[in-house]
Amino acid sequence: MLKLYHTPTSVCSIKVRLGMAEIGLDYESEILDFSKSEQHGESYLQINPDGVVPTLIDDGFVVVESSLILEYLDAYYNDGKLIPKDRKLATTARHWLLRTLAIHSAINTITFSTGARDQILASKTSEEIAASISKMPDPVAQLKRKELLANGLNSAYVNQAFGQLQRAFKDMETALADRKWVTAAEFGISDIALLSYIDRLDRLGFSGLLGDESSKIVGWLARMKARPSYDIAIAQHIPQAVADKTRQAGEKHWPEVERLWTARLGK
Ligand SMILES: N[C@@H](CCC(=O)N[C@@H](CS)C(=O)NCC(=O)O)C(=O)O
Repeated sequence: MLKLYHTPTSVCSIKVRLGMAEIGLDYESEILDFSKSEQHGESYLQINPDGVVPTLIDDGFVVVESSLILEYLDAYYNDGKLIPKDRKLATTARHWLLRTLAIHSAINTITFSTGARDQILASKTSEEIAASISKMPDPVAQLKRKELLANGLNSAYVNQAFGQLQRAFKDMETALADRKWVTAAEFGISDIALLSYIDRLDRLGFSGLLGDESSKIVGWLARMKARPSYDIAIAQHIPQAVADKTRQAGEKHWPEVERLWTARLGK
């Protein structure tokens, strides 16, 4: 039996659950509670030394990195059907998988400079925050988290994140100009890999970043939401009250997010 360590709302967990739902895989679910720093517990760090989700265990074989997990599941349980047969298109699909590392970093920046920041600052003392950050195994991630909590949308990370996303969105728009899915005429692994990041912006009330109603990304998001996997992997894991809270937390920041985004687009 496949075992997945994940959390209900984390973008990388959603990415893997979406792949599992598309392939039709069952799994044993191990949900980690970040508020209790379970991702930094000794036994979890033995399987995922970075102290992050998701982690997949297949009959004792440990797979980390959400995009790699997607490829692994597709290769072992789906005859590789989510990767285009055409080798050039397969390379394009894998390039999108690699790009999700930078896109993830940008979405993490936007989350922790807005709604998640407010929630952490309101619910924890500075000692508790320092203690929880000190448990993060990656010193670079520690610095980033401290900086985002200190400066919010004024952080230099935000400008960097907007730059990454603007490039990614431009390339997605081009890719989707004459087809329904990101890499090929058929739905595939790059659609799965990108959805959770775009969905997070939408859930924060930041879908204005995706463009106006003519945006191809907006149309693609609607097509992704219409697939049964969206409900199985995302909606069913996120209670409405949590979804509402996320949106309220984000919407408060939308005017400033929009201002900074527009200023950067002009450069
Ligand atoms: N590149 C990794 C990133 C994993 C990652 O950063 N996961 C986040 C949730 S999306 C996490 O577990 N964060 C733990 C923390 O903030 O302490 C992947 O795609 O699997």
